[in-house]
Amino acid sequence: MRLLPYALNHARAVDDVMRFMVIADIILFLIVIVVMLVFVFKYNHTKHSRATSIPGSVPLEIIWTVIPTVLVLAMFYVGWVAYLQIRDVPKGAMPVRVFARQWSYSFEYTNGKRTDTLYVPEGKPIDFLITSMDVIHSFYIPAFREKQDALPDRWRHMVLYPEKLGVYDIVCTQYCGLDHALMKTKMIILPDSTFDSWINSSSTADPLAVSTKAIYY
Ligand SMILES: [Cu+2]
Repeated sequence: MRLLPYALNHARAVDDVMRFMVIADIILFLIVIVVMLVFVFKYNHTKHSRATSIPGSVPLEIIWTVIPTVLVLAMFYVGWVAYLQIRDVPKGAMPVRVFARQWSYSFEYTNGKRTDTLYVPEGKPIDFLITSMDVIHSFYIPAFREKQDALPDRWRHMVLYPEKLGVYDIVCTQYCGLDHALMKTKMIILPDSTFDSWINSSSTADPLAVSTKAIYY
């Protein structure tokens, strides 16, 4: 069961957490409904016209405290493990600065080169350092299931593993004013060699336009 097309391993981890939550919720929902129906029929007023006073039950109270606690901790653990994967910056990650503003993004690479479209090499972890030039935005790449708020005067990290060549949408998911809906751009995952020659050239032209092969379009 795949929720949406995904482009990297973090997306798989996020989807696994989602799947775990949904399956656990369905099981809990069915248990609650079945028990409720059994009680409705078993304790119908025609059979039990007088209510019974039950002063309390320590074993029952322990059971219904321990089981939900274990379930909630299990959900937290599964989510936490996936979250750490997204948060930990691996050695050798390529830093890219992300500037969000009303209503566009721009990206700055280590050598100072700036673009409006994000270009990254295939197979190398990317360490995004994200900030905002004005109000709060939220940098989101749906195919990667990853999102990070862009806050004025602060830098936030987000790690991505671009595994698959391709063109992916980047959007803003924090309502940030009139043209919020138009605040979007593309992330293009290039073969390593194409990226290297583009980043080391003085040209800011689309690297795909100068590439010998039409890879995506
Ligand atoms: Cu925005």
